[in-house]
Amino acid sequence: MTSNVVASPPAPDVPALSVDAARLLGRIEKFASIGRNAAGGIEREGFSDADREARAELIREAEAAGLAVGVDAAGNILIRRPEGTACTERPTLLIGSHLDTVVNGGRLDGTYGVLAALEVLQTVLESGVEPAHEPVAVAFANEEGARFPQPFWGSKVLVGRLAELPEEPLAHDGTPLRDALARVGGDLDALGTAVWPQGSVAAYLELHVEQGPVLESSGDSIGVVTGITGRTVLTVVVRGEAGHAGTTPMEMRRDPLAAAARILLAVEGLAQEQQLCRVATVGRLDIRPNSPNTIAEEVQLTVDLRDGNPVRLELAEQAVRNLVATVAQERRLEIDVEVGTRTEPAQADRTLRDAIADSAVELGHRYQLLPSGAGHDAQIVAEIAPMGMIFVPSIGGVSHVPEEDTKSGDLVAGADVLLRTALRL
Ligand code: HGY
Ligand code: MN
Ligand code: MN
Repeated sequence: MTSNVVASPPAPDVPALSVDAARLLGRIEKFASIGRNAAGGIEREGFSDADREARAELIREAEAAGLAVGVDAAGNILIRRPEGTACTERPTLLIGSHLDTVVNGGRLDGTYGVLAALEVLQTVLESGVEPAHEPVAVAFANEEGARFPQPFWGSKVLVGRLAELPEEPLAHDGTPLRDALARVGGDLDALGTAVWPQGSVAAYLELHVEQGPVLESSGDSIGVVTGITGRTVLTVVVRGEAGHAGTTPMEMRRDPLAAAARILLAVEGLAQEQQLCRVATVGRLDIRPNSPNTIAEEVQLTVDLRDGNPVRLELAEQAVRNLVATVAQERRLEIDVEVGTRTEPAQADRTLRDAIADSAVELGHRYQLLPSGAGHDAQIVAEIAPMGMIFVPSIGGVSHVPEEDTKSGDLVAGADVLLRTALRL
């Protein structure tokens, strides 16, 4: 549904505050230089040095704004109004997103929502307005899982989903998370202290770039998210037998890379021909020893399955397992399937959706309701609190690439809608 709106005066009890556009855009530019590579892509994989640099900058900005900052055992950064101003008796409104990126990613995915959350807290603090909910901003750790393949790490800890996290999480290259987490102020042995119980958060809001083409093609500047896709990420480990590319006869080979190619194309087919799930992607391939004239010994490939229906996701995962078992038998290989994450689809809360739409109308922005094909921390937080998400258009509908971009006017509009929504709850 698209609204054709004309700005209306704020509801009587919603203060007509606006964000400081120059400050918000200036911060977005500053963060876009942290972890930027030669191609203009952002490389701030969770718990990397560049991620640590961005986290430190966020803490500096928040403290300079007079806000109180803490880092929990999972490495989530939490920003509050200072003692004496914050009202802990009031229900908490959590507002946030993530600072970490994919490899060679964009400057807005996650970062925009974190900086907008900071802007909301700073604007509320400066205005002296007393909101009905106590706003707390959060930068969730390792949402993407780009280096340490435990996506939604920080939000899963916050909602208490500790049992499904590995005891000793490792990066793709085998580096243990323990030290990298400690370097950002976290503590792998104290994750329980970072858990927020059911009912401790009155609502969660996340502002994010759409990462798709819908808003741009419709001309609407605000997306009111109806729900977030479910997602299953698997790592398939194919173990074969290394050998000389020139002297090993074809019939004697147990080549894991040829097997991985067969699996890769079959995974694409699950979504394309068979339409078992909405999309299916193999985005990463790790080959050992990865030498042109050596038959590979071991290949790891990641499988990313998405669908709004959890039953279809389960069927698609089972189809991957069946496919892997067939290939293992045919090619006399040992193939394991490890679960990286299984994330349920989540519906946005109706009251929050309406508050976002009302804020867009109040500010004179056209909006539409739409689902999210991307995953977000909001779908994890939805387990302990009602969640609402706001999208702004992505130029060209692209994301997870250096070209990811959004018009400045839309970035400011989204932040204003976030602010007004926070004030009207
Ligand atoms: O992969 C996703 O959907 C999100 O960008 N983490
Ligand atoms: Mn992303
Ligand atoms: Mn994101």
